[in-house]
Amino acid sequence: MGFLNRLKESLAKTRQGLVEKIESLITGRQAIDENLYEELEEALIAADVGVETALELMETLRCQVRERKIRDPEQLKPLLQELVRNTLSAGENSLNRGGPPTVILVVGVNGVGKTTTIGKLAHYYKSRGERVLLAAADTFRAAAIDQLEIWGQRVGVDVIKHKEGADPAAVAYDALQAARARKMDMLIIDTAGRLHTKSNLMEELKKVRRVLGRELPGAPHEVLLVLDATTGQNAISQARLFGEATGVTGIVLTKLDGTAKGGVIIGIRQILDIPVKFIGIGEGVEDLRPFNPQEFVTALFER
Ligand SMILES: Nc1nc2c(ncn2[C@@H]2O[C@H](COP(=O)(O)OP(=O)(O)OP(=O)(O)O)[C@@H](O)[C@H]2O)c(=O)[nH]1
Ligand SMILES: [Mg+2]
Repeated sequence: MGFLNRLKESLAKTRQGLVEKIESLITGRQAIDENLYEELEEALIAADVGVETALELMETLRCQVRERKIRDPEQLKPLLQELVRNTLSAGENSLNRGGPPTVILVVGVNGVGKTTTIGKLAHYYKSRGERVLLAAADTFRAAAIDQLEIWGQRVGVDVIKHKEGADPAAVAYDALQAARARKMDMLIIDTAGRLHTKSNLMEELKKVRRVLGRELPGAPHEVLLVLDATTGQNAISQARLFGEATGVTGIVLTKLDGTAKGGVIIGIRQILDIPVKFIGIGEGVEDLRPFNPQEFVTALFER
């Protein structure tokens, strides 16, 4: 099955909660009135789009209805689809490149899918002919290092590691040296969602950033924050926390498969002004793709 069909399948519950709900509100209506606007707004909020974003979308919708002199409620669906597409298309979705190597730091709270995403990213770029190296800078527990190594073996890329409990910045430093010596195109660095010590996670991540930037000006070229779509609006508070502290440049939204909370992607784009760069729709190597707003909106709105 192609990725678009897989994506459609993944978004089935979100479509039910959002698009089909909107359709059911519109069907049979004679006029676009205040009641309808309010029901649409509630539907957006219930679908995890977020209050702020739902209000903004509705405001734009009202303006467009007035400007384009739309009378028929049936025309609201394509209009909403267009507004969602515009929201998701704002900003640059492609990966920032630099180096070589392009250095990608992957951050996020525990369990959101960082390590899995790194395995999938390594596979994606390797299968496009790039030389990829991984770094196990999540030194919180030995199992985290093992998990990254298993991914490395699965996709056929090397992993630079230290012992459990080692300084993540030291792992990152060594990995960058190795990546340069081996003429790698890309270095992807795994990090912990929590720490052994009482020291602050954000401070640790800042230190990793500093070390990378000192060794290779411009690095990390990308700080990818991994967010779990199933956490809905919580994902937005996590993004705020990490965004300020670690200079996040892009979002990876994982676990879109099977959740009804996929609408959160609209809120993330609207509120945070950080582009979504990849989406994850499963646990397999092929289950990650660069985020394509057009494709996403098609998969969400069209059956
Ligand atoms: N269904 C689904 N599961 C996913 C996806 N991405 C990751 N997972 C699963 O989520 C779980 C946690 O993934 P990890 O990659 O270990 O998460 P992590 O952020 O590295 O976790 P810590 O290292 O503990 O901080 C695993 O069971 C993954 O298989 C996805 O896109 N879809
Ligand atoms: Mg991990």
